[in-house]
Amino acid sequence: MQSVKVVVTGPFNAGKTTFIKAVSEITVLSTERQVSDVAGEGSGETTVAMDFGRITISDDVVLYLFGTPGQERFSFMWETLSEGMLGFVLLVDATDGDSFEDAKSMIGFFTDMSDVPFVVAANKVAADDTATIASVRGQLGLADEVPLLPVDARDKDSVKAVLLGLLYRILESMS
Ligand SMILES: Nc1nc2c(ncn2[C@@H]2O[C@H](COP(=O)(O)OP(=O)(O)OP(=O)(O)O)[C@@H](O)[C@H]2O)c(=O)[nH]1
Ligand SMILES: [Mg+2]
Repeated sequence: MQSVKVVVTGPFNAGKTTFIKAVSEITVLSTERQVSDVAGEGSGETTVAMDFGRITISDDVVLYLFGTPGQERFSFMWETLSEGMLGFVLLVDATDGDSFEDAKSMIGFFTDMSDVPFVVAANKVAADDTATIASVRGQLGLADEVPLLPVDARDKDSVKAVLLGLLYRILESMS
């Protein structure tokens, strides 16, 4: 049995917690707090430490999913969570152009931590909206070899497709 540690990161409100909850076969351990309690403004919930979930891919591969906080104020967790990861997903809200700078610096942070494969998943965009997806690639300045996959973080099959895309890159990098 091979255990694969995968980090799910990305800017505030991208959909990371939703992504892990959609696919996990165990009840996700989450650390969410009301945004108003930690930021003094806004509404809804935000991750303050981590999300933890698990998905069995086959008889011999299990992915352990570690979701990060999106807010920079909790970035002390990013380094801890990245320890021992074999790859990461950078999730971005394709409709939130203001978050792209944060997304870029998070890609830099996690690739500096560890030279592992990653994929970018564009959330909250229709899978056939190629113009928006191409624009996200351009604005994030992604190298051609980095996969950019549309995702619906609420949909298990869609999330699973992203994780399989990452796993493929991880296995490729090991061979
Ligand atoms: N329309 C749409 N909304 C989504 C989708 N995924 C997440 N959301 C919504 O986006 C908001 C943020 O989702 P979260 O999963 O909490 O985002 P997060 O990245 O964990 O946020 P932080 O922990 O604060 O960084 C919630 O209101 C979700 O319901 C999606 O695929 N489509
Ligand atoms: Mg969250």
